[in-house]
Amino acid sequence: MESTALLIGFVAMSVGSLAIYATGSKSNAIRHHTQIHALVPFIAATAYLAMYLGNFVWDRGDGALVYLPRYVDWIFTTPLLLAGLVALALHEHPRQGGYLTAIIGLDALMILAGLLSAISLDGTTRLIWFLWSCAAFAGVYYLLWGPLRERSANYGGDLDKVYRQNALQLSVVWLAYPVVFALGPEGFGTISSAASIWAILVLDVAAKVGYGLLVGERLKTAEPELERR
Ligand code: RET
Repeated sequence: MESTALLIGFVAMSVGSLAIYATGSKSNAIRHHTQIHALVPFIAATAYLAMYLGNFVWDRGDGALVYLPRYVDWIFTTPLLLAGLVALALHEHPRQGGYLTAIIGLDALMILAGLLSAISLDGTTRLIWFLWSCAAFAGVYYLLWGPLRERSANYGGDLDKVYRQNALQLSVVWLAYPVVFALGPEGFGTISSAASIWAILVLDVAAKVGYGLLVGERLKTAEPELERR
């Protein structure tokens, strides 16, 4: 059951990476977005392959398995996805305001605290790290919908529209991750390990492949605006 999902994850991410690269814009102004979005599922494919092969899959000590490659995947892919959004919000002038450092710092703390929660045997310790991870997550949302949203709106135009669409899609899909985590064996154990692996597979396909393909299409609409300058 679990191994089928992990193998499907490997194949879906590999194909997704190629599809994003093949269909994304090659225009000089936004090629870096295509490359970022193709790299994200490539990293995830590597993590799924490692999990399928059983590398760094550990018994926490009470029978629950912790899939370390998942967290390694997230620590690389989530900053890449956020970096794409920050570049968009700042309309490709990314040296403003230190937002990139702030959002990636919060995001990395969110993933690290999540990993600490997952490996903690004691229920209270697990809950504390879960809540700490959620606090960092809230900080990410704040930056996306507060200062970055404002910057993007000041620039206006097609890119601002694309920023808002991307930020909304990302915010909705990412919100499901802590929910699945909390329900699964790493959290309160309401759903089985297999169910949580399938659920995360669906989320990963949406957050990396679906998101990457849609962002690619949206960015093409803003191509003329970017090339004009
Ligand atoms: C964890 C632990 C519990 C609290 C929170 C979490 C958030 C995880 C998120 C993961 C997103 C992953 C993506 C991967 C694909 O590229 C770590 C589950 C808040 C938001 C988008």
